[in-house]
Amino acid sequence: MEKDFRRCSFYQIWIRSFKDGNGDGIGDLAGVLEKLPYIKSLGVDGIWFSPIYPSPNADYGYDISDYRNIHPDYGTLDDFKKVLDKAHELGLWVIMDLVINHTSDEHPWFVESCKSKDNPYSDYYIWRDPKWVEGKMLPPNNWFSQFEGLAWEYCESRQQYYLHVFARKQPDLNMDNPKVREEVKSIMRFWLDMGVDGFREDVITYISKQEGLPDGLSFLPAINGLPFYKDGPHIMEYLREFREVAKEYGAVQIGEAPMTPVKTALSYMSGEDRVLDMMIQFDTMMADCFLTEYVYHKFTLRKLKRAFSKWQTELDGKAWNALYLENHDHPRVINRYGSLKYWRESGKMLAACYIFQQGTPFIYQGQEIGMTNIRLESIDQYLDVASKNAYHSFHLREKVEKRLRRIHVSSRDSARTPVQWNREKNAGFTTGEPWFYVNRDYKRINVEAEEQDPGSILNFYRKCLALRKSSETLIWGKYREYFPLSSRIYMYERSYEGERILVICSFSKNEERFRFPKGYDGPGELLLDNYDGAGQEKVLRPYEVRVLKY
Ligand SMILES: [Ca+2]
Repeated sequence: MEKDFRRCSFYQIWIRSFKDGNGDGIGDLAGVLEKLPYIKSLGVDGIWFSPIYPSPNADYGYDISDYRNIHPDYGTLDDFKKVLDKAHELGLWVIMDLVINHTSDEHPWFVESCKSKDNPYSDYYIWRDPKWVEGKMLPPNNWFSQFEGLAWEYCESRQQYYLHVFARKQPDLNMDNPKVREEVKSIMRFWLDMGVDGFREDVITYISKQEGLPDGLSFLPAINGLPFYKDGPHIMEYLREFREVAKEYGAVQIGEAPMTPVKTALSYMSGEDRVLDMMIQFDTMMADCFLTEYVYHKFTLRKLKRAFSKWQTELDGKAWNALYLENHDHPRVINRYGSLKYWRESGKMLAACYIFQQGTPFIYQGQEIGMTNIRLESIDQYLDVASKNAYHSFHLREKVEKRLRRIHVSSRDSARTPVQWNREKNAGFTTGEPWFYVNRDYKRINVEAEEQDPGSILNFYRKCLALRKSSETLIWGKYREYFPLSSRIYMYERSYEGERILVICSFSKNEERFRFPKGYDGPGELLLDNYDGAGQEKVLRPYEVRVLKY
C-alpha cells in the first residue's frame, strides 16, 4: 500500500472511552471493529491507537507491562488482528503508540531489575546510589517528576533509586544500554510484521539522558530536570537505529515532542535522512496557559496565531507538520479556544482553522462532534494522575471551588469521558456501567443526532476533510498569514500553482468588520462556511469561518 502520509489525515482512538462492545463498561476492540465504518465515513485515512497493551493503568496505558499483547479489558491479539484487517480493507492505516521512554513498574523487566545489581535486566533502567548528606539519605539529584513529587523512588532490594520522569509507576528505561534498544527494535518488528503501518512515539525526545544526571534549577517545579533529559546527547543515534527498522517496512513515525522548539524539531524531521516523519509540538496547545494547562491564563488569539504561523513557516519546504487541536492529553478545545455559547459555530470554525493549514490533520475521538469538558463535583471523581497532582500541589490557598474550576478547565480527564454515540442511556457507549462519567450534555451532543443534521459539527468535519483531500492547494500550498496583529481574526492563505485559498476565522463573540488583504478584491468563490445564508461581505458573525477560492 503506497500512501503518502502528507496527504493523509488521522483519527485518534483512546480506546477505554471509545465504544464498549461487551457491556463491561470499558471501551474495547469489539467496539472499535463495530465503529470502523463510522471512522471511515469521516474521510480520514488512518487510526492512531493510544496504547492498548496490558497496563496497570497508572497513566492509562502509557505505563506498559507487556509490549506484545493487548490489555484483557480491550480484547485479545486476535481481536486486534480483526480490527487491523478490517481497517486495511477499508483503506485505513493503523498507527500504534510506542511508549519506550519508560515502562510500567509491573513490567517483568523492571520486576527483575529491582531484584539485584547483577541480573540480565539490572541495567535496563536508570539506577543510582543515594546521595548522603550529613548522614541523611537523599535522591541522586534534585529532579522533579512531571507528574508527582520527586523523580526518584527508592528500592529497598537494590538499596538504590530509580529514575521516573513521570509517575512513580513509570520507571525510565536506560536507552544507553544496547540491549534495551534491541528490545525496542524487536517490539517494533513484532507489530510491523503483523501489518501495522507505523508508530506514534511517546515523549521520544526524552529517551537519552545527559551523562552524570546533573541537578536542575531547584525552583522550577516539575520540569527542572528537563534540560538534561530532553533532546539528550545520543538521541539522534538511537532514533537512527529505530528509523532503520521503520524504513524496512515503509512505516511512518510520528514523534511526540513536548516543549521542543521548532529549530530542534527540524533537526529530527527534515531531509531524506530524517529520523521522524512528523512531530507533535505543544506550542499550539499553550494559547490559554503557561507550559501546562494547569497554569491557566486567559486565551489570547495572538499567542495561538504566533504558534500556528511559526510552525507553518519554519517547516515550509523542509519538514511536515502534524496538525491537531485535541488529544488525550488536553481538555476539549471548544472550552478552551471557542465558546460554549457559540458551540456549533466555534466548533466548526476551530476545525477549519487548523485542518486547512499545511500538514497532516489529526482528529481526536469526540472532537468531531464537538464534545466539551466535563464538570465533576469533587477532585476524588477525577482519575488522571496529573490532574490530581496539580490539584494537590498548586494554588493551595485558594477556595476549593476555585481550585476545582481550575481542574475543570485544565484536566486531561475531559478528553477521556465516553464518546457520546446517541441519546440513550450512557450515551450509547455501553449497556453496562461506564468506567468513567458520561458528560451530561450527551442528549444534545452525540453522533446519532449529528448524523441526522446536515448542519452539524460532525458533518462540517467531513466537509473539511473532503475539501482538503480534493485540493492540491490545501495539501501542498504555501502558507501565509495576514493581519497577524489582529486579536480577533485569524486569516491565512494557501497558494499553489496560481490558485489561492483564503481561510478567514473569527475568534470573537461579536460581529467583526474585516478587510481583505492587498491583492484580493472581492469575496472569491465560497468553498465552505459555518453559517446558513450569506452574511455581509466584510462583516464576520460570531465565530464565523469562510474558506474562499481565488
Ligand atoms: Ca468492554
